[in-house]
Parts: sequence; structure tokens; C-alpha cells
Amino acid sequence: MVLTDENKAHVKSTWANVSSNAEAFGAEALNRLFAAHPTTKTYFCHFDLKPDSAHIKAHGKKVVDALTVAVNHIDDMSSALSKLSDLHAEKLRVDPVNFGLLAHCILVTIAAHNRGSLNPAVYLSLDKFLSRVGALLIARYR
Ligand code: HNI
Repeated sequence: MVLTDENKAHVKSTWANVSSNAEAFGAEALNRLFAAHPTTKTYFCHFDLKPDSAHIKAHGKKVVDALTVAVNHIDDMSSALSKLSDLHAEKLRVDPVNFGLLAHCILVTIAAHNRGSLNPAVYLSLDKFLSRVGALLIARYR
């Protein structure tokens, strides 16, 4: 999936708002994931999964911060995400289908907080970006 210059510009301009609210957006996306797709909770059985728990907030921030690193290295995401790719492939072994589910929950979260600026072209760009991240995180599955 190739991101055009226009896609990259859309992602960067939207991400300023996301990265400055990393904990809130990340926690909201995780809470949406667990509510809409309860099977995803099995990966987090060691977490307190109450919506405003410290675990959800801390993990939500980690996920958004990792995506911020990807945005900041949007021309070389495979290097930037290399360690996370190893972690998800070798240790966590998250079923690949779940990356699409989380990406959708992240998009819904961004949409809920950016109603004025999230037009279809920007939405498409963010969708492509998150698909690319998901593809990279499962690239080393064997
Ligand atoms: Ni994921 C750990 C980023 C998708 C389950 N994940 C992390 C960490 C980051 C991260 C960052 C922390 C790494 C560290 O501590 O060194 N995960 C991302 C990103 C995506 C993603 C950017 C996709 C956008 N992860 C998923 C999905 C699932 C998932 C779809 C399962 C539904 N991740 C985990 C689990 C952990 C994890 C489980 C370990 C959590 C813990 O702290 O024990």
C-alpha cells in the first residue's frame, strides 16, 4: 500500500491533534476495541480492563506514541516499526485480523474528535496509513 504525498500530508496534519492527546485518544480507541470486539480482551487478561484504568490509559498512550513515531518516519516506517514488528510477531502473536479492528477503532476515535476536518479524502489517507502500519506489524509472522 503506497501512500501518496497527499496521503502523507493529510496524516501529518491530523496527527498533531492526536499526538497531543495521546493518552485520551489511545484509551478511547482501546475501550472501543474491547466493547465492539470483546474477543480482543483475551490478549489483555493481565490488565485491569475497566474503561478508565491506569493500564488502559498507559497502554493507549504507548500505542498512539508508537503511531506518532511512524508518522514522524512516514517515509521509512518499516525501520521505525522494526522492534514492534518483532514483538508482535515473535512474542505477542496477535491474530492479524485484530489489527484491522484496532485501526477502525482508532479511526472512529479520531473522527469523533475531528468532525470538521475529517473529510473523506483525509479519512482515506488515515485508513491507508493505519493499514500500512498493520501490514508492517504482521510482516514477520511465520
Ligand atoms: Ni500492540 C504491546 C503498539 C496492535 C496487543 N503494542 C504494544 C506496545 C506498543 C504497541 C507500542 C508496547 C511495546 C513495549 O512495551 O515495548 N500495537 C501497537 C500498535 C498497533 C498494535 C501501533 C497497531 C496500530 N497490539 C495490537 C493489537 C493487539 C495488540 C491489534 C491485540 C488485539 N500489544 C498487544 C499486547 C501488548 C502490546 C497484548 C503487550 C501489553 C502489555 O503491556 O503486556
